[in-house]
Amino acid sequence: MKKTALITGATSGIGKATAELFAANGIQLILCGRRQERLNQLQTDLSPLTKVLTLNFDVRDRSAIAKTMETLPDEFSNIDILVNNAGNAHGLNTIDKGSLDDWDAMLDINVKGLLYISKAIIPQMVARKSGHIINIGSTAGKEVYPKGNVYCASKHAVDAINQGMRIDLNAHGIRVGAVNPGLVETEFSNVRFKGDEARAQTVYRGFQALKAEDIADIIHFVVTRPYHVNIADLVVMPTAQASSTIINKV
Ligand code: NDP
Ligand code: 8X3
Repeated sequence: MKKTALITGATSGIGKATAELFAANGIQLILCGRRQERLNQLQTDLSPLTKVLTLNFDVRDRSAIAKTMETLPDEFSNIDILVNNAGNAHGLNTIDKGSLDDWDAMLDINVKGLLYISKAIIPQMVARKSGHIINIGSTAGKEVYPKGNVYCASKHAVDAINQGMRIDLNAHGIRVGAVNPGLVETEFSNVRFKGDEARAQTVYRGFQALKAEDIADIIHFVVTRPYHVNIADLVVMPTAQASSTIINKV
């Protein structure tokens, strides 16, 4: 039987590349995001390959999430794979200069949003004693870098939640693991720098950054292992990157 995956943040970057690769491999898709035009485009592009349902909500909106998940069409109601991917950095400032709005956004989206979605889907996985949750963390969840403070805190929280989920869902036979990328060239830095394209591009200049497709490939590898194999925690960087601050730029 075909598997069904729900991917948050499917309108761009890692989530979109994962949706495309899953579709090419016949996985049914529930694709989430806020930009309706992009959801429509994904529906058009991927429907010839697999069944696609698009859902528009903000992961901060817990009541919208709960309502949407309670009213899924029958053919999408059994979710086998949850990819908790929606998230971003907002701002890059020393802690004394950080914006409260940026801090709220990162903690509300990257941490609480991931929890709200998980809370809506875990009960059906527990009932079926089967399921796979992939949490997209970051190298920023493994180490802290200058001016990364609250984004790093949000990804350290994802790291802790990933471990907590794995421990608490162990008795139910559910697979839980994190994929933690280093620098991936997506819309991530455009969002971090609030649309300043030129500044965003400098982040990936002088070395070969990871592509969204590289991470999608890894996520697909993770979900296609035999059921007794759980990739619990995976860190992946560009070859040119050794840590958050050590990057071999030419
Ligand atoms: P993108 O900016 O390209 O994609 C982010 C996705 O998240 C978009 O689809 C966006 O959709 C969605 N999203 C953001 N905020 C919300 C929200 N409030 N509600 C619903 N959806 C939301 O970035 P990436 O693909 O790079 O990022 C994906 C994940 O990977 C994030 O968790 C990020 O932290 C992580 N990551 C990224 C790295 C990188 O270097 N790029 C490295 C390590 C981890 P929409 O705007 O339509 O809602
Ligand atoms: C994204 C990687 O180093 O830009 O999580 O924070 S980094």
